[in-house]
Amino acid sequence: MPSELENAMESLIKVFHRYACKEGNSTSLCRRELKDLMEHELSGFLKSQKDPAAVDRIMRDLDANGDGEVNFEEFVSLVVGLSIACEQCYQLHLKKQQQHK
Ligand SMILES: [Ca+2]
Ligand SMILES: [Ca+2]
Repeated sequence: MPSELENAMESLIKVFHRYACKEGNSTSLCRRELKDLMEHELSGFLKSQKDPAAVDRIMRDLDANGDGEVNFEEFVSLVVGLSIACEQCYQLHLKKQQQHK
């Protein structure tokens, strides 16, 4: 049976491909696919990003090789960035819990 972490990695790959195969190149996300993915899979994290230009900005930031699409490697850097931000919140949360004891 795969471990929790292995499952998480598999989910990451599956989610990416579920959106990437919708149109155009099936191994990368175009702007619309990225927007769809963020709206459905990252809605909790990106709720504050109501700004319609946010997708463009994120797309530009992620597109390291400048081909106008987000491949898996570029997508992973978004997930890593968000995970780091979440982990920092988690640390603060833990600290607060300890202070309340
Ligand atoms: Ca695609
Ligand atoms: Ca790219």
